[in-house]
Amino acid sequence: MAMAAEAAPLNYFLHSDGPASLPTMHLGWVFTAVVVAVLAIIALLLAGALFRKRTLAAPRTVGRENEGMRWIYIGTGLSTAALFALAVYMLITLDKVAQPTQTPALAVTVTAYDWWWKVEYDDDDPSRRFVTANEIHIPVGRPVRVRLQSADVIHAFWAPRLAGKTQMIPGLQNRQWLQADAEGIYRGQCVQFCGLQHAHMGFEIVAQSPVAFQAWQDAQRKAAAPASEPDVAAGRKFFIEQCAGCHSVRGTEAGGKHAPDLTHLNSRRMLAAGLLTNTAEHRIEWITRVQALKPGARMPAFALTPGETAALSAFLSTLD
Ligand code: HEC
Ligand SMILES: [Cu+2]
Repeated sequence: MAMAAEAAPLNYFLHSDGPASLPTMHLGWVFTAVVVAVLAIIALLLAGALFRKRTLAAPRTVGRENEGMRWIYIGTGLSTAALFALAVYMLITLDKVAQPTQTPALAVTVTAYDWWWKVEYDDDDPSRRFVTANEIHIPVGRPVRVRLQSADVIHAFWAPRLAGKTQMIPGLQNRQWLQADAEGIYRGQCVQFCGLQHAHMGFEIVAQSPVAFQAWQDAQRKAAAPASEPDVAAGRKFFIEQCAGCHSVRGTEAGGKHAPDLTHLNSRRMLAAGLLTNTAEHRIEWITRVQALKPGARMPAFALTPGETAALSAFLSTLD
């Protein structure tokens, strides 16, 4: 796995990991260099003007004013040319990142909710479509088309090392593409303030070899395994009664559409849009202390008896 998920995973100014973000990174460098150069030139001219010795009451000669005007023409001309060159460079960059050079390997539809991400893998064959949440797997080295929409307020999708950001606006579908040059985990984040838990609305993009990506897709398409042990069956019953209004687990009666699909919950590295690592302890902690961990989250906290905790844990642990 690449180190993208480690130190400063959102640092896009010094790192790019794909062709959709490389041209904009270079654009940022060039703009910064020009801005610093302009600042330095102005500072030098200002210092020159401040420290220049004045000759007091020099007799005015005809023609001196015109010499001053000449410098104004030169300055305006140079800055106009520089700004024009930057504008052209920016348009070329925009054109470069607008479309991938290869045909996209697949299309993914991401829907933003307060404060998590629904991820749908499209397919011409409806039986091969599947839904997951907060973790987007892609094949390495291939462009992936991302369709972006919102279920509530305006959000913005941004995986800074892979592509620029795009807004997700209710009633509208925006599009972008991204591509990862190396296998690894790439952090993403909502970057349009969307309410209380905006900061805890992260996601991960996992770039995999074609074989691993295919295996992941095949596993995601499967329904949950039937309950084999009594504990699992009890947990499943509790889940259908208490959680199914919001959550889906394919292969059970739980068909809620407005919360993360939990069919393959344990295939995900993180819980609740990047808030906690996905461990058995954290899953129970999340369910019992939601409102303390992520105040305002659209899920109520549950007071579980020890028996319910054991049953629910057993059921959740089967969701691989
Ligand atoms: C009122 C709707 C609702 C109910 C009822 C509900 N949840 Fe949730 N659940 C949500 C929402 C919304 C989220 C996403 C919260 C966020 O990340 O901001 C969530 C997140 C989760 C997650 C994290 C999923 C992930 O991929 O990160 C788990 C696990 C979970 N719920 C389990 C349960 C269990 C178990 C129950 C029943 C005891 C339950 N939920 C009941 C709405 C609900
Ligand atoms: Cu947000």
